[in-house]
Amino acid sequence: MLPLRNNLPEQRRGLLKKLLVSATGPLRILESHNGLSALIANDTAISSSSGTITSFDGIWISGLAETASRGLPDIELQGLTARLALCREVAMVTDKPMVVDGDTGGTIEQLQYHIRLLEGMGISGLIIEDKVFPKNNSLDMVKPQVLEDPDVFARKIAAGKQAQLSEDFLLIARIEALIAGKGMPEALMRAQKYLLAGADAIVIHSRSGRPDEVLEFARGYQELCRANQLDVPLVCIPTTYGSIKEEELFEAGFKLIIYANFLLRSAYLAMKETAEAILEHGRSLEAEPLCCPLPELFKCIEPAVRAVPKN
Ligand code: SPV
Ligand code: MG
Repeated sequence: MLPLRNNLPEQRRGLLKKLLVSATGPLRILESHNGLSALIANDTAISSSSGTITSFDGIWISGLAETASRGLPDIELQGLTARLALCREVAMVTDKPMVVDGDTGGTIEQLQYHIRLLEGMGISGLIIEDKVFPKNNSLDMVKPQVLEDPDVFARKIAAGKQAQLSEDFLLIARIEALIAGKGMPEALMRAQKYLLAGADAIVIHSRSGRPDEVLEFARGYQELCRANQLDVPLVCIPTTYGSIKEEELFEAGFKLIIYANFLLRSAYLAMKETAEAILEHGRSLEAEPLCCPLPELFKCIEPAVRAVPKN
């Protein structure tokens, strides 16, 4: 039997918004770059000695992971068309909320079309970043990071919000001021504009090796929300400052944590080591410990259709 998702787009789309309201701890979503990695993000769970089950709350459709898995750079080469194909692939075999990387979002008209398409597929949210098309990956220390005019980007958010049909789709604004080295006042000024434009959540991105700057931003952001009488979730992508624990981020105000590229990078490393082991030994035996046993793989891709939960 095929591994099939367990819910209809209408049922899946609003899951993240509901979780953001009800969660009493940090929500975590994990990058996927194809159906198989999505099954891992959707289904991996561990249980503690006390019996508590821990799993991911959703799936991050990462632009970097999607393009890298095609052997391409993360520079908005293909637009959202290829990403939509990946969303379909992932949606087919999973049932947790999906959040999609929209890069710069393209033009206002492109963004509006994409929002409609994503809503229809049951995607929970789209993140767009305030850089000029075509953007470079934020963690690339060599390529330039060119910021969009904040008012132009705020208009894009407002237009995106106007396009959506459902109440439960989230358009999330990602601030790249710290990535571009423009400092905290610039980042907070942008947060204020994007909040007023109607963003459903704010991502503050950082490539610092320490969490200090996102924690400082979170303090300013809480004041901003208080001053504007808003309660809009804050999101982070702790790739370069991975030493900080989720609970600490939650206490600082981060409701959603994106683990952005870990499955792609771990797969790359294992694949490379496997290829090298075969070359080195002139046979496959030494590569076996680096590989998943076939029965485990079959089990992953051929489960029975999941039982449909009764609401
Ligand atoms: C991605 O996963 O594609 C992201 C996060 O946008 S980052 O690579 O850190 O920019
Ligand atoms: Mg990206």
